[in-house]
Amino acid sequence: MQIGIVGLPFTGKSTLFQTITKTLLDPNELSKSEAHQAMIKVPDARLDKLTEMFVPKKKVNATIEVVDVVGLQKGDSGSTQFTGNFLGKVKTNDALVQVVRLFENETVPHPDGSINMMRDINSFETEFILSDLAILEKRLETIKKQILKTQDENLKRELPVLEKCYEILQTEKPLRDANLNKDELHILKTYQLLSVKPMLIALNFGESQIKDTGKYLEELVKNKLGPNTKALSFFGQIEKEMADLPEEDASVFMSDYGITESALDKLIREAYDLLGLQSFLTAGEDECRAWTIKKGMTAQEAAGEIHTDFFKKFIRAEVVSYDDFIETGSFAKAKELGKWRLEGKEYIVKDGDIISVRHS
Ligand SMILES: Nc1nc2c(ncn2[C@@H]2O[C@H](COP(=O)(O)OP(=O)(O)O)[C@@H](O)[C@H]2O)c(=O)[nH]1
Ligand SMILES: [Mg+2]
Repeated sequence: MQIGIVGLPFTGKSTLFQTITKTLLDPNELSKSEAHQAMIKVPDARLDKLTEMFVPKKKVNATIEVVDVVGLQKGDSGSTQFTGNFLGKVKTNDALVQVVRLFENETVPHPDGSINMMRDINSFETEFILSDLAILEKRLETIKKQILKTQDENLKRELPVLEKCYEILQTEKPLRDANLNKDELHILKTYQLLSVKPMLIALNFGESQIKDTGKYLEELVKNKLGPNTKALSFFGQIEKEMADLPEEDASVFMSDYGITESALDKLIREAYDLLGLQSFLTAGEDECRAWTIKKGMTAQEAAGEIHTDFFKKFIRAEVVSYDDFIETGSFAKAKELGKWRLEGKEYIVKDGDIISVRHS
């Protein structure tokens, strides 16, 4: 999974990137118009606990790739402009995190001269919509010609979907909130449109605003949030400073400030939710590991995530839920108490299942 951090200049994108990836970028690096990428380990208390119990040779967290997408510039016309560099990077992202600035900082000018949450979000959305409209407009022109020439059935199926999306965009609505079905989304995939990507709006607050975050989140929910948009608050400056501290000191500082959850934890929770993801676990003396899968995946599909061979040669999955495992304390005890199950390939994996795949 890949998540792109986007937003207007000076909103705190690179600050957030450095905080959640625990990297420190050279200021010279930061000013370059190149994207920065890093893998983050998905924190998972259940995996930590299993690691304590099994003391395995290896512990492997699930990972997410994060991209600090640079390349959005303020055009002379007063509107933002997406450069080719920006579009190239965003295209492949599974979800976008849009950082919106709420902190005041006189030494860092806001490109529009003032702090205004809804204005910034809407202007960014408009850019996404315009970019998608341009792509669809071109495509609609060629696809109609192609159909006349070839009478191709696939193209005939594609055309009404593209027309429908074009109309939605013309009403200034992003495609992510248009309740498109699976087939429609599949057709759109090739065009790598922007407004269809699930979006996480990350409001970046200053130190003095910690108590005000609820008010802004409420306003956002009222104005904006569709089914594939979510919002969270974070405190860029403070959290970046804490990222350098040992974990225990950091959590003491955080609670002193009244920050109950880190940007990283919030971001991952919301991104999983937005993308319909969950984790299952594998545990043993060699390795304890967390795996990310789509909700609704079967045991066989989950086994395929571990190894393609496991999909083909799947026989059964041994399953214990994490809670049952902790309660009983071992696989043997779980078995004895009837909490250990053998499931077939159609079994729908649940979040936190500890799984061992039996294969031929
Ligand atoms: N006061 C304050 N300054 C911040 C905060 N987040 C970022 N900044 C400052 O704003 C400037 C731009 O931040 P940066 O992360 O580089 O923004 P980007 O252009 O969106 O990548 C830097 O000088 C940061 O130190 C914040 O939460 N509070
Ligand atoms: Mg930056």
